[in-house]
Amino acid sequence: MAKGKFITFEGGEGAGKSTQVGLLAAALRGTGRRVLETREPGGSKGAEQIRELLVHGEVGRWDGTTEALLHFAARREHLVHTVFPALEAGTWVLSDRFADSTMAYQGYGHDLGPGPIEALYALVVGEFRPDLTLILDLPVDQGLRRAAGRREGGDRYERMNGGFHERLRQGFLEIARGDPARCVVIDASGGVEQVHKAVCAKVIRHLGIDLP
Ligand code: Z5A
Repeated sequence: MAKGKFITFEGGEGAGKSTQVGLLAAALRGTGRRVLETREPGGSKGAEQIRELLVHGEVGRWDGTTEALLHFAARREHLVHTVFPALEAGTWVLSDRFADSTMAYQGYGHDLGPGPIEALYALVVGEFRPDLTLILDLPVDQGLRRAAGRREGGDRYERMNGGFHERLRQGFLEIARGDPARCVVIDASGGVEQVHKAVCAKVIRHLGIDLP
């Protein structure tokens, strides 16, 4: 059986990743493919437990290094128990965030720099890479407004200051520039349908498949 494809969605707060994961999953299912929607941190029992430690509590609860370690521990659980078995079974896996988020949030946002994140990636993930990464880009203010509209008070990350969010936006753009074969940047400032059309166009072009 052909292996499934692994597509990751990345971007800052409120960029519309969850919305677009759902729409692309529906479009792919419309072509008869089996699709799994998942997320990071989370996506398996152990990883969801680690997620609770990461998204709740005081902003300064963890330093950047501890945060990176927790995200990679959750990622290992997610890969071993959810992502790898699904891909082996021929299922397409769409993940709301993956390792580029650690590079952007902990590497750029918390200033750990790329070296430690790349070293952890090599240890925990090895050679495995997403087939395609869609980076949803929009101005920080617009994303935070969207996220605030959805959740009262915001989680730990939404409460970090504007400079942090701008650093991680630039971090995602830098990641895309450094790996153009895997990453595409999508202007996420338009309406839901407009962004969905842009997502489908990139999936068709990069993975060579038809979509409705
Ligand atoms: N994190 C990290 O630091 N390091 C890591 O390695 C990983 C993660 C993997 C997880 O939180 C946090 O962990 C995350 C980064 C950090 N920071 N935060 N917060 P999360 O998964 O709960 O949150 P999130 O990833 O930022 O997602 P989000 O806030 O849920 O946003 P989203 O998925 O990008 O957007 P959405 O839920 O699809 O849409 C947000 C709202 O906007 C909603 O009301 C939609 O109806 C609306 N929306 C969506 N699209 C549009 C358009 N196009 N126009 C207008 N309105 C829209």
